[in-house]
Amino acid sequence: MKLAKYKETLSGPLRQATLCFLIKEKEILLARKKRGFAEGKINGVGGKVDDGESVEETARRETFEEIGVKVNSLKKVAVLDFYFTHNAGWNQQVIVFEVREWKGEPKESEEMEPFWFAFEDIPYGEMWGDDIHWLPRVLEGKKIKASFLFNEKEEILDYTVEEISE
Ligand code: 6OG
Repeated sequence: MKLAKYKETLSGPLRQATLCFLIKEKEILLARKKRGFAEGKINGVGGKVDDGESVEETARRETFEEIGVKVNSLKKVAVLDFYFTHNAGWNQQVIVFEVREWKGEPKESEEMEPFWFAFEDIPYGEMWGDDIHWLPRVLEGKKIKASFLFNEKEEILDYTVEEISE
C-alpha cells in the first residue's frame, strides 16, 4: 500500500500530538515509555493535544507531566504525519519541538523514564522506525515535513521526507 492510495480512504484532519526533545550541547534527552501506546519504545516526550489547547501548550504540559521539567522556549523543528493501515485510530500528526532552555532536572514519572544520549549513541533500534529518517536531519539544524505509513507489524510501507524553510 502506498501513502497516496491510503490517504484517499480517509476523511477529516488528523488529530494532533506533540513530541519534545531536550537538547544540551551534543546530547539529547530521550525517555522509555512505561505504559500505554508504544510501551517499551524510546522516544521524546509528548502526547495528544487536548480540546482548546495550542500545540505549544500541549508540549509544555506533557513535558512537565512526563519528566517534571518546565519548558522555557520551544522551537518547531518537524511536522510528521503518521498513518496505520490496520488502525486508523492511531493516525496522528505529530508536531516536533526542540527545547534548549528549561527549568528543573528531568526525572522519572509513572509514564516515562528519561536518559541523556550523545547524538552518536541514539538507540534508533529501540525507537519508532520513522525516527532514523528525520531525527538526524533535525539534529543537523534542518526543519522537516514527513509522512509515514505503517503496517500491523509497525513496519514502514511508504514514506516521504522533505526539508522545509518555514
Ligand atoms: P500518547 O498517545 O502516548 O502520545 N508518536 C510518535 N513518535 C515517533 N517518533 N514516531 C511515531 O511513529 C509516533 N507516533 C506517535 C507522539 C504518543 C506520543 O508518541 C509520539 C506523542 O509524543 C508512529 O499520548
